[in-house]
Order: sequence, then structure tokens, then C-alpha cells
Amino acid sequence: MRNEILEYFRKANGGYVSGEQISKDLKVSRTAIWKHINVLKERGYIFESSTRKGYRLIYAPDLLTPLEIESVLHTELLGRHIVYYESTTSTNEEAKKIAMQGAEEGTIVVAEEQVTGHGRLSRSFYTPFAKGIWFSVILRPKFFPMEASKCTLMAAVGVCRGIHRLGLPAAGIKWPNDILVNGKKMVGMLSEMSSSMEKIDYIILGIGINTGIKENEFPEEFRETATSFLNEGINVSRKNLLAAVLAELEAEYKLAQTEGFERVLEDWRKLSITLGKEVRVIYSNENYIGKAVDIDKDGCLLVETKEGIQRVLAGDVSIRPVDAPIPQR
Ligand code: BT5
Repeated sequence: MRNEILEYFRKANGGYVSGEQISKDLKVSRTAIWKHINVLKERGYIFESSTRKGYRLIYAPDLLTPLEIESVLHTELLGRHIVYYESTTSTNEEAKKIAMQGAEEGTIVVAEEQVTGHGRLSRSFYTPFAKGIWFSVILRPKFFPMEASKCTLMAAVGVCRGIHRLGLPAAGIKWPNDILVNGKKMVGMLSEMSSSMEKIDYIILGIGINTGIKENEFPEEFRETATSFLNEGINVSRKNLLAAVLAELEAEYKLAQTEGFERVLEDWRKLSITLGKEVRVIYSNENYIGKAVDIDKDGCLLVETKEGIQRVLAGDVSIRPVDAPIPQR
């Protein structure tokens, strides 16, 4: 309904729209229209009202509607089909549903806000309205299922390069797939897969990039460890950032399909901020310290310890700087 109301204002192009007319056309009460307009105001839209003429839209926030995205998108595959929500539970959940129903490869699900956005192990991920890019990409690669984990590394490369393009060359990848700027997390990613023994049915790459969250708006638990474009001094256009990320991700995906993952892993190494550092590896009940020296051909992190090289699989493992407190479980 709100989108239909907005459509009137877009068409009026800055001119007045009569509330009475909208209520007649859409067959809802004037009070209902007024309530929707109030919600839009809370979401950053600015209206001017006149008792005689109705409402006039003065400012619309940078939203990620399909029309807005398509106006700046230059990809061939990713984002050519867009499913858009103002608010949803989780774009990964929506993407899984439509992938199971046969949604085509490259489809993206985008939401201005997620009510139950989540990370690994059901940890919640903070995704407030229009203050980040919260989206999921559906891929149907011809790789073997055992290669799927490398798609996560590929996604990290694409997102990191997109962020560089929009003015933050300091962004780097923390293994396996967080993106940090000046030591703080700006991006979280969650990939999920459905496959048989020999064939991948679909992979969902769920990506959350903080754009307009102010430092004091982050929940207290991770205020010290999170950042956004705005915090780093950049008022980024979300649609341009999304278009850049999709273009870079598409380029890496093509590379992986034509030349295999070796080149993608090379790119990942160049963007890594984990390699060469002392890290603490935390499993459920144990932890140890070592130096992250490389990733192997399967994307596992190689950590040099006194006992020799440990091969660390992504999953329920946390990598922390050695001097950070050990989280209680
Ligand atoms: C992740 O999990 O970082 C993966 C997050 C994936 C989110 C995207 S948004 C679109 C799609 N739909 C979804 O439902 N999910 C994906 P993990 O590595 O488990 O890290 C979670 C931890 O990051 C939390 O426990 C917090 O400490 C921290 N965190 C939560 N929200 C954050 C935010 N917006 N920015 C930085 N850190 C955050």
C-alpha cells in the first residue's frame, strides 16, 4: 500500500497530491492514508501539507527499490531480477524460499529492513531501515558441492572491491568473510547452500553492509567493534554501492567459472587483513594462538603454531586478535 501511495507522489514530481483522491482511488479511509504518510515520515520522507491542496513530497530518502537499482546497474547476471521488500524477516530466508521454487540464477532479494536478520549460528545481525544494504544473491553454480565454501571467499572479494570503489580503500577481509575498516566490522556475510552429493542446487550469499548507522546507534554489545560508511566519514549512495558490489562480484564469479578458484583465492590473499597476523582461534571449548600464514586451495586458514601448521575450517570458529578478550559461551 505504501508503495502505491508513493507512486502518486513520484508521478506528481514535487506537485501536490490530494489525500482525498488517493483514498478514493485506493478505496481506503483518509485516516489510513494519513497513517501511512506518518510511517513514511518516520522513514525519512519529508512532506509538506496544505489543508486545501493535500500533500507534497519534498524529499525522498535513498531507497533500494528495483527502479532505483536498475537505473545504475551494469551487470549481465546479478541483480537482473530483483525482489524488493520494505521490511522482511530475513532476505536469506526469502531467497531460500524462492530458490526452492526455481528462482533464476542472479536473482537478488533486497530489504530496507530485516526483522530477524541473522548471522552464523543464529546470532542476530542488526539491520535498521535504509541504513545499510541488506541483500541476498541466488547462485546456481556448476561447481562441486565441496567447492561451495569458496563462494563465500569470492563474495568477500567482490564486496571488498565494491567498497574500495566507493571511497574506502582501507577495507580489508578478515577470514573468512567479514569486512573490516580500521579494525571494525562493516560487513557480515552468511552463505547457505542446498545440494545433493554431486550437484549444487543453489547457494544463497547473504550480505549486510552498514552504510548510514551512526556510532551511537549500534547496539551496545558491538558498538566498539562495528562501523559504517557514515562513521568513516562517507555519505555513500546505497544504490551506487550495491551496483558496484554486484559488478565486482559478477566479475569474480565469472573468473571462478572460467579459470577455477585459484585466481579468486589470489585476489582474496591480496585483500586479506588476517594473513601475517597473530590470531587466537576459538572452537567451542578450546582456543589456541598462532600466526595466520596462508589459505590453502580449499579456502581453509593455515595457522602456524608450536605444534605445527593447523588447518582451520570456517564454521564455528572465531578468529580474534591475540590481545582481545575471549568471549564467554
Ligand atoms: C555475520 O554473522 O556477520 C553474517 C551476517 C549476515 C547478514 C546478512 S544481511 C542479509 C542477509 N539476511 C540475513 O538474515 N543475513 C544476511 P556472524 O559472523 O555470526 O556475526 C554476527 C555478529 O556480528 C553478532 O553477534 C554481532 O556481534 C555482530 N553484528 C551484528 N550486527 C552487526 C552490524 N550491523 N554490524 C557489525 N557487526 C554486527
